[in-house]
Amino acid sequence: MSREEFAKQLIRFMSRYDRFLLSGHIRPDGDSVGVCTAMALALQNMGKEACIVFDGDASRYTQILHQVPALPEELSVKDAGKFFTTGTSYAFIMMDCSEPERTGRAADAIMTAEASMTIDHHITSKETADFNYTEAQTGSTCEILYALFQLAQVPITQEMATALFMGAAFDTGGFRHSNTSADTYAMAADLKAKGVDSTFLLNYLFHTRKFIEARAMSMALKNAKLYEGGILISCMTQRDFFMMGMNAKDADGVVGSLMEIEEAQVACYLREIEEGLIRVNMRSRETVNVARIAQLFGGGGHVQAAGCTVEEPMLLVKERLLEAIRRQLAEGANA
Ligand SMILES: [Mn+2]
Repeated sequence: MSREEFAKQLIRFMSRYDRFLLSGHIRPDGDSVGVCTAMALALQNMGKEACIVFDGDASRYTQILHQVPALPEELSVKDAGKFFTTGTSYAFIMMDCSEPERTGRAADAIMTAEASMTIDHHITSKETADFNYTEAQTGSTCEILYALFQLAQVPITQEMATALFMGAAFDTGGFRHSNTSADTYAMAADLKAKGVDSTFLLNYLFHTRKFIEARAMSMALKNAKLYEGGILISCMTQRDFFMMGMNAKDADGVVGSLMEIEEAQVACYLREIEEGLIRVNMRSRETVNVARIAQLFGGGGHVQAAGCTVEEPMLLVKERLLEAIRRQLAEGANA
């Protein structure tokens, strides 16, 4: 389906219902939070009620955006209808993911909603809703939503522009990754002209970290090993995190820094988030398709950024990853 066709479906969908439940993926990231916030603001501007369901801490991103309603943590999606003031039925829009399970808490909303829609840019995307739209070649869901809003003539306010810019910047690594296109820069220019503080956003997203995170990074580097073929692997155990007085779940962002190492073609960051439960984050340059590696372990993502969670001992996960990457390198990433 073309963007033009879907833009018409989208505006009809936004007009038809009065209340909307929105969700991105579990462990909300900048794109996920940005796109849900921009959509919530657009719906509010149309006189609709909108509520975002987050599964995981979204505060790093929500705290720099215009505040929109979020479903309280103690309310389950079954009771989401109670949250609205004008009625209890709602339509559901899933963004930056397209499988209900990927939303975590909002997984059942697709069943309880009057109608559902997905807007996504993951290559592993599935068509699970009444209306589905995917652009795997586009760098962020925020960029897709921006293009759709342009086509559907949905006005973009400064608050919406900030949310969209944040998401687009986040998923392109600050407009650096190969998923950054001429259209991405044109969008960034337009959003900046609408009043976005790009200097603040880029510094905040990519060059600001808590002291404890910087220390986690130093330990991740200390634990890193560079294997033949440019495979960089760093493992952090529960004990490592305990010794630094931090929670493994708070050490996101480290993998991006591992990828700054010149010799690395692929960087894998393994965290023991619970005993025997390993969270794997991967980044790569052109030579390795990490989405395919992640899929082997039940995860997903993009060619250059992907992840999975594996219930096995750290050493075994590391060995299996190393083997899978070596096999892909031997076969060629596109084989
Ligand atoms: Mn995304």
